[in-house]
Amino acid sequence: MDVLKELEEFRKKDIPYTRVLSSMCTLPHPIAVEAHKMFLNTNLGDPGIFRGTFELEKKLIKMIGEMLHNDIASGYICSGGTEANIQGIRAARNFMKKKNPNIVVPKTAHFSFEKIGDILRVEVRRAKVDEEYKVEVAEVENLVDDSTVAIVGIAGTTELGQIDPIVELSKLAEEKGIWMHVDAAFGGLVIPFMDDPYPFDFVNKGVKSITIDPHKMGMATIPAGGIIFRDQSYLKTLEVETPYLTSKTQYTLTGTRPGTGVASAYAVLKSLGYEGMKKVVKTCLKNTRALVDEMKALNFEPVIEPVMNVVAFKTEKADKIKEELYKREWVISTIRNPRAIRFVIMPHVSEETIKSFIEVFRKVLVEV
Ligand code: 0PR
Repeated sequence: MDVLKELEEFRKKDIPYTRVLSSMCTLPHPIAVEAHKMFLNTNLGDPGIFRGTFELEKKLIKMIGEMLHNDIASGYICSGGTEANIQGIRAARNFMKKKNPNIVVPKTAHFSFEKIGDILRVEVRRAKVDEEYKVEVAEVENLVDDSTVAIVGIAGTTELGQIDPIVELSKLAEEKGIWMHVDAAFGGLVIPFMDDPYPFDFVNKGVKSITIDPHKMGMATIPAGGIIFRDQSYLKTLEVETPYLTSKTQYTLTGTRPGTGVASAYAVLKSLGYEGMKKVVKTCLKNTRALVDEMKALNFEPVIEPVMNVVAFKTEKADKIKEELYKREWVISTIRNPRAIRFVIMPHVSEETIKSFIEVFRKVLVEV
């Protein structure tokens, strides 16, 4: 058999995005696909060779930095939110230079922080959240001590899309002289395009690093995560020497790394611009509301009124519902506390998709 035919057979087994209501990734924008193809063989691990691609990365970081209210931001495009969070916390640990370091994160933090504890050997302290699933600042303050190297706030939690009180957390961090890291892997490319955006970014003086992923709401090709620092001095804490490369030092976690994410993210942001991104976000928020209305009509209550295009609905039958839907090749996810079914309404989830989903969902409800 022709190898490409063989590959096609495997690809056919994948569930198409049109039936995926659980993913924070989406179909890449067509312009991202074009850009990706042009940069297929680039390697930013050796920027002296791929100097054009490297220049483009700097331009993209400047663009993202300005969007985050910082025109001297520094950073790079990495493999995703996990790597971005690792590098943010690694920089904090290196910068703060404390013995037996710890970090304070909300209970709602993404599981990448568990990996961070293990890899970086920092103790991860988890602070309680309030009834709206925002971290309690007083709890964070209680957990902070002389060995705390970073306070983490989330702008767009994985499970509910909630935004922590980053303004207050940043003030606390400033007061205590601690690094503040914001995990805006998802919300970073949603919040700036919402009406009356919550100030989650570098406008807060305590914020030293932000995770923001183009391969989520930025519609870039995978992999494209982003780690952005307040200025170059913070990024420098990550440098190691690279004696035989075209560059003398390297601040990235991986060595060899693709330029495709840089090109595809740049292409989307540049061609859509602020107004184009606003439209995309507006549609996602409208479709989220449409899903909430349909679900309320079926007697399901959202855990919180959605803040962005992530929403969960309480049900004791969450796991069973998910399982039955999966049998019909529809993918949703569940959360544990409280038991709920969760949806992420990405650009690939249209109004029609929601209608088709609800039809299947009604049938599943009769069975569970
Ligand atoms: N921070 C936050 C707030 C996240 O939600 C995520 C991932 C990360 C960090 C880590 O990002 P990477 O996965 O890029 O390293 N959030 C999604 C999740 O765990 C990722 C995802 C995407 C999961 C697509 C499933 C899927 O089909 O739910």
